[in-house]
Amino acid sequence: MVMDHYRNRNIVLTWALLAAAVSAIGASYPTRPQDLTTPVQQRIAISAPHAVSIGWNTYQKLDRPCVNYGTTATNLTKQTCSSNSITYPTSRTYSNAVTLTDLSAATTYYYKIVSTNSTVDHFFSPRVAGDCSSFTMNTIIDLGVYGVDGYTIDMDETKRDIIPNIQPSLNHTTIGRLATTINDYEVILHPGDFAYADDWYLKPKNIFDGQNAYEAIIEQFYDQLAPIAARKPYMASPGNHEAACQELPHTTELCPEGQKNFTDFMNRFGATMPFAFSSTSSDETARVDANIAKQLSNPPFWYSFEYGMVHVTMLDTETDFPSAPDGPGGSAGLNGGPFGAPNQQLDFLAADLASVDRGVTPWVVVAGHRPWYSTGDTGSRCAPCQAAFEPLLYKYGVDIAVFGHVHNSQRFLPLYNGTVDPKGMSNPVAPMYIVSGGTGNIEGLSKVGSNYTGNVFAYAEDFSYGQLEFVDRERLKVRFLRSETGEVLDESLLVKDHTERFIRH
Ligand SMILES: *[C@@H]1O[C@H](CO)[C@@H](O)[C@H](O)[C@H]1NC(C)=O
Ligand SMILES: *[C@@H]1O[C@H](CO)[C@@H](O)[C@H](O)[C@H]1NC(C)=O
Ligand SMILES: *[C@@H]1O[C@H](CO)[C@@H](O)[C@H](O)[C@H]1NC(C)=O
Ligand SMILES: *[C@@H]1O[C@H](CO)[C@@H](O)[C@H](O)[C@H]1NC(C)=O
Ligand SMILES: *[C@@H]1O[C@H](CO)[C@@H](O)[C@H](O)[C@H]1NC(C)=O
Ligand SMILES: CC(=O)N[C@H]1CO[C@H](CO)[C@@H](O)[C@@H]1O
Repeated sequence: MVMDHYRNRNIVLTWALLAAAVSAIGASYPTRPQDLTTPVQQRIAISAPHAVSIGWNTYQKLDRPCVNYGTTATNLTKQTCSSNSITYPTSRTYSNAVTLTDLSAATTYYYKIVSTNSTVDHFFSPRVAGDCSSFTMNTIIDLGVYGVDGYTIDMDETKRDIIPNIQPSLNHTTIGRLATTINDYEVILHPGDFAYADDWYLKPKNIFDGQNAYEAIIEQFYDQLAPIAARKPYMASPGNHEAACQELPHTTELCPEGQKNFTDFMNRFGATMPFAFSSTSSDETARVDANIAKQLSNPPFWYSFEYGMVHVTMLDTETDFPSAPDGPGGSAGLNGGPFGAPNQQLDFLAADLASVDRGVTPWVVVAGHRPWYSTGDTGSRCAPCQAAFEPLLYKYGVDIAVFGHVHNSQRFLPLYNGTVDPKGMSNPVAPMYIVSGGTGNIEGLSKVGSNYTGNVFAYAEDFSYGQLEFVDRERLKVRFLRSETGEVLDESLLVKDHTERFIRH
């Protein structure tokens, strides 16, 4: 979510004055481990059929990042290495990535990042496309750091929880819930707004140390997330808070090199997110379209993957389409990208969605950062995103679209071009939409605000997140959970016959 320009400036001025009176000034970096090969900020992702990528950071460059793995914890007989260890100006760490290939499907693997100070973790390898086992996917957007540089708050600033010394992972209600329910879901989608490092100036102690504060927040955040992201494929695409050192429009030239143009996001996820998969369809055209999509995909910005009954397409709602808000000259003034050729993202999306054989993957999910259906004022809805993407989502019969950016939970009936599908939740032609942006961050929750066509649920009382349970080929349960309690706030059932293999409306 974009904070108001003038409010930002006032906050900066206020904090600058306050900072003079604050004793502990400066960025709050995590302690650098003595052993510089110690893996930190671990994250895994589905990287291709039968392949999982392992990403992690270290406080020194690794000549040869390696991972040992196997199917029992005590016998890690296989090893894979790479030469992928990269950094950028202002970062203290190196992003390392290794891809484990030829994995048996749906199998527990144990892995140990090679280091003189690392431990064994494990993951469940991806289900093959067409595996019709039921499974659950969580949707986590707009997450944010907890602790000295974050809050667990309501937008009401008097309610900000500023307890600084608590173990973050124990107190971040959404990360905490993802930990206590770790066996209940298989994949997490996170289309954008991760650490909120660009909000460093909201803490007075950071005000004279912005460059370090930005990096310190990133380090803290990915450390806090590691217990989850090291265990479950954590699928990322960009949000506006990944764009630059702060959100003041038209000031990115003031950002230090390394803190603009989605640099950390690219370093961190560029080698771990997948290209689109080759199709396993028996249909020749589908296989050709999937190959076109693979060539046009551009991870970590836009790409797709298949997992069991589901084809998931991840979008970049920030750059790379007409009037993209964070693109050069875009409304957010963040001057990012472009990351592909003109029209590459939209050509990718068309080929990718056209390639889906519902006989193999009956369900199609699209996830991106900015919604075009949302309650609240006009600014909550991304009109250029709608113009660019909605016709394709409709044409190819996408089942559900997942967004965030607005900091609350919302569910919409299936709708197209602002009109609710008369079939409702039973075999609608149009996609169903959700907003899953209430997971917790320093900017707090967004008020639900005024109603909007098709909305049937909206919640902004506490932190919450979304959950998609793919029951079988015809049934998808969509839930919202309250992070602190695990209570189900809303549950709905989308029913789709999925009798047509290739949908065109
Ligand atoms: C080893 O790793 C642990 C946890 O990641 C860390 O707390 C500790 O400081 C590291 N030890 C050394 C010697 O770097
Ligand atoms: C370890 O795994 C290898 C092959 O994966 C196998 O040949 C070997 O017997 C295993 N060793 C033990 C102790 O289980
Ligand atoms: C951002 O990075 C991309 C890819 O490296 C590059 O093509 C683009 O020109 C950059 N944009 C700006 C505004 O520097
Ligand atoms: C979308 O709805 C508007 C009116 O709200 C209408 O003018 C326009 O033609 C519709 N577009 C399509 C593609 O149906
Ligand atoms: C919008 O109106 C619908 C229908 O009356 C209702 O179910 C929904 O809760 C409302 N949403 C909001 C945010 O007021
Ligand atoms: C939001 C939240 O869960 N805050 C809790 C963090 O931990 C402290 C100490 O355990 C609690 O008092 C807060 O309520």
